[in-house]
Amino acid sequence: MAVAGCASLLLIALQLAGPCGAAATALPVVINTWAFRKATETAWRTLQLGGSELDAVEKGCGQCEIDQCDGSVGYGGSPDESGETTLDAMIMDGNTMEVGAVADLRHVKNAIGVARKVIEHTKHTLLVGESASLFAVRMGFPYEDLTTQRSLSMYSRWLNQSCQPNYWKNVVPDSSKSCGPYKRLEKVSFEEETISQRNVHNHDTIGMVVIGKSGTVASGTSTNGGVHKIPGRVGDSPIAGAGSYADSTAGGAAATGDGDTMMRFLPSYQAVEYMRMGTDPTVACQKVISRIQKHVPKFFGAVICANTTGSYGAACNKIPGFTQFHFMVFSPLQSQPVEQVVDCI
Ligand code: SD4
Repeated sequence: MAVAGCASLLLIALQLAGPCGAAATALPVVINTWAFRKATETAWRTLQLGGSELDAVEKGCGQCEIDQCDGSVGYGGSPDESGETTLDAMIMDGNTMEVGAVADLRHVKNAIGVARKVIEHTKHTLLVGESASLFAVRMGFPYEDLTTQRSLSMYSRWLNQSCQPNYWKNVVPDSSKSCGPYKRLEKVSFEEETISQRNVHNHDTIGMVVIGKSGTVASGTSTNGGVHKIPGRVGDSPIAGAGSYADSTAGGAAATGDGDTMMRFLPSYQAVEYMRMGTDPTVACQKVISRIQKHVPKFFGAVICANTTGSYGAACNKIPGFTQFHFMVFSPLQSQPVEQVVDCI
C-alpha cells in the first residue's frame, strides 16, 4: 500500500491526494476481501468497459458466485443442518442510498444479481427464503439445485460425526455430543463463547467496495454463510451497515467473518461514519475491530474501508490461526489486481 507523505501530496495530482499519512491511491479503486483476484479483475474490467460502480460490484461479486470462491461464496458450499446451500447477498448504491438484498435465498445461484433486481424492480430492501427465490424466478433467474458432490459429502461427514460442530446450546439431547432434533432445556446457562467452529476455514465472504472516478461509492457482499448453520440463519452479509455500507459523501466498507457476532455492531456503517469524520480508512477499520474486540475478544473477522479520495485500508482481529488478513486492490497505479496483507490487531 503506497503511503503518501505530506510533501509528496503537494506535488501529485489532486486525485491522488489523501490526508497526510493516509494510504493513498488514485481513482477509480476496487477493493475486496480475501485474495479473490478474479472478482477484482472482473469489477475493474466492468468499470473500464463503461459500467457503473454498481455494475462493477455486481459483476465482481457475481464472479465469485460463479467460481465458488473458497467454497464459501455461491452454490455447493456451507450446507446447512438439512444439507442445503442457501445464499445471502446485498448491494448498495452510495449515491441514492438504495439497498437491494436477499437472505436465505434457495435454488438460485446469482444471489447478488437478484439483490440488484430488488433495487431495480421493487420498493423493498430485503427479500428472504423461498419467497426471494420466487421473486428471482419472476426476474428471469434459473431455479436450480445448489447442491454439489462436495456439499453432499461435507454434509454426510458432519452427520457421521454426530453433527459436530453445530450452533445449538441449552437443548436436549446435548448438542455437543448428539444430533437433533433438539428440544429446549428449561434451565438456560450462559457460557463464554470459545473460538469454536467459526474458524478461518468456513468463512470467506466476498465483500467489495468500488469508488468511481468522481467519488461515487458502491458496495456489496455475497456468501453462503456458515457451514452447518441452523436452517433460517441469516448472517451479517445481506444487512446494510453490517455486511457492507456505501455513502458517496464519505466512503464504503465491507466485513467478513463471524456474522452472528459482527452484525450486532454494524461495523461497515461505523467505519464509514469514522471516515466521514476524517479518520484515515485503515484507522477507521481498526477502530471498528477494537469496538467488537472489547465485547467479544475472540471473534473472527475483518473489515475493508475506502474513502472518496481513493485511500483505503483494512483491519482484522487477531486470534489463533488468523493473524493476517489478505485483500485485493485495483487502482490506476497498478496494471493488475494487487494482493495486500495486514497484520491483525
Ligand atoms: C456470515 N459473514 O454469514 C458471513 C460469513 C463470512 O467470511 O464472512 N465469511 O457470517
